[in-house]
Amino acid sequence: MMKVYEFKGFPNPARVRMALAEKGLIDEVDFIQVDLPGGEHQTETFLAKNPSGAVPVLELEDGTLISESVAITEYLDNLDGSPVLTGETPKERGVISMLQRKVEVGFLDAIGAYFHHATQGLGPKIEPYQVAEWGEKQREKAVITLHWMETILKNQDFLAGDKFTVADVTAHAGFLFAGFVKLEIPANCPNVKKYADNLANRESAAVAA
Ligand SMILES: N[C@@H](CCC(=O)N[C@@H](CS)C(=O)NCC(=O)O)C(=O)O
Repeated sequence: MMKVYEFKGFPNPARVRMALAEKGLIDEVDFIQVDLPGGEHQTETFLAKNPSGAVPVLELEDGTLISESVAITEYLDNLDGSPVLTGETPKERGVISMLQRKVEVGFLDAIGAYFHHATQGLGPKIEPYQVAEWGEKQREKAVITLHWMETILKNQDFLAGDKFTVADVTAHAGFLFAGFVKLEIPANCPNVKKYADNLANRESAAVAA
């Protein structure tokens, strides 16, 4: 069986859970919890699985290790030869990849940087290096990205068009993280609010939470 190293409830592992659920693969993996607050992700044993010291990590039956949520999602999406999250045609793949990356850098990772730098993050043992001012800037960046998303979502249900994709998986993880750090969707972004609610109501979101 495939293994997924994760810390249930955290935003990046939630991306892989959501992708697994969308693909009907949730029962095909063993989930192994890595104690992030306890620093288990910084032990030699775990660093051998992912030198970045982060979850999620997918381990295949042959021992191949795949980290980075999007890379894991691409693998899972293509396993059955019918990708539904990462695009089928070159054009779809290009557009989805672009939107995913913009939401990842501008929203999910920006909130992550705010959390790790401008709040207590995972605690002083895990966060010896913090630059609060940069963290605050990243929070501003996340809000700017929400306004950009509002312009896209005025005309369509999902970031890449009328179909749910990996860009929306990343956005959902961003909304989970936003809730955790109490970053609210601005009142003048009603389409983003509706979109976030739609994502939260998907069956796969319940598995990801
Ligand atoms: N770019 C990575 C990010 C992974 C990541 O940052 N995971 C967090 C949990 S949500 C983590 O393991 N953090 C450990 C730490 O920051 O010390 C991905 O796409 O999977």
